[in-house]
Amino acid sequence: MIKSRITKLLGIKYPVIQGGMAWLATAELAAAVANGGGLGLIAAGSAPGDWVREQVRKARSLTSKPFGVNVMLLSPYADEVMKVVIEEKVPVVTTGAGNPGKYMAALKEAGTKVIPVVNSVSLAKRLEKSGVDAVIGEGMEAGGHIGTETTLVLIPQLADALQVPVIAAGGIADGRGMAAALILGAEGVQIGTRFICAEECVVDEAYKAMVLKATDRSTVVTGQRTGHPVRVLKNKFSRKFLAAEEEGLAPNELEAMGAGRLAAAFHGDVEEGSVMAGQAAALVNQITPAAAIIEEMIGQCQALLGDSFSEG
Ligand code: TUI
Repeated sequence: MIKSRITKLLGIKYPVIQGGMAWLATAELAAAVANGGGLGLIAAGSAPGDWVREQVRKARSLTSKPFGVNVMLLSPYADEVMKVVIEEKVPVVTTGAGNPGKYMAALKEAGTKVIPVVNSVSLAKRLEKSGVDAVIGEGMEAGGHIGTETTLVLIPQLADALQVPVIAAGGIADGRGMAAALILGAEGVQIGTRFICAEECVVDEAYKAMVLKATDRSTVVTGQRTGHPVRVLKNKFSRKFLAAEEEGLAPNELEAMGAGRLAAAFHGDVEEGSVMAGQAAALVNQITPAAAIIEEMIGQCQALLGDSFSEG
């Protein structure tokens, strides 16, 4: 059985953490991943605190296992979402798109474990000093808002630089990727794109179909010029957006062009929406329950690694 400081820290069976995918990661998916032995997450995205509270309560009705909330720090509601997380005593918070430093003291006091997503070694070191419990190192293979380093080079650097455990994210969709991540020094993996195609993910079927159809050249990074690079599946909107970037449209106009596009894709407009997904979409070929995804991944990983990452 694969164990690490992450399974111990979070009280979970397998060191598999679900990605915090805005709109897509609801209580249904979070509970399914939790019941499957991983750490499920509700993604707050840009939703207000009340929505998050309702989702946390719903997840509690669907599972008795620990789960977390992913807080997207660019959200105008980040402050009130953190307040809800603390009031509801959510056991784990992962953060994205920013530095969670200003919330650390309050979260620690509430007993919430804090695990930020980082895409650089310097940020990870700063956050370690501020008392985070672990970090998720996310390579540019990931979907959504990304940095510039690849998972293959980021993870060993983080493992060398930090005392806290490292979770690898970006480009991992099966047991081979998980085994590779553990060998690079990670103690767990974060899986986003593959869980889009979990039965319990409530996103429109057209979004799932696009992930299933994806091949090695299906993703593209938009927003390089706005300072918010976002990996998406290629479609009419990504082509239009890239053309506008090429023409030198002002960053604020580009931001306006992108507003509401993830919601549109979530509801099924996969041509005019922003269909965020990682490069690992090419490795996703079927829709199965979240628990089956986890079992398959762990089985494959264990077959590759034997007892190397077991304990006791
Ligand atoms: O956050 C993500 N992925 C996301 S967030 C998102 S919503 C969004 N949509 C459009 C534009 C921007 C956001 C979609 N996908 N992944 C984790 C992640 N965090 N990737 C990169 C970062 C990050 C970036 C900067 C973490 C910290 C950071 O720190 C800046 C600082 O304050 O030092």
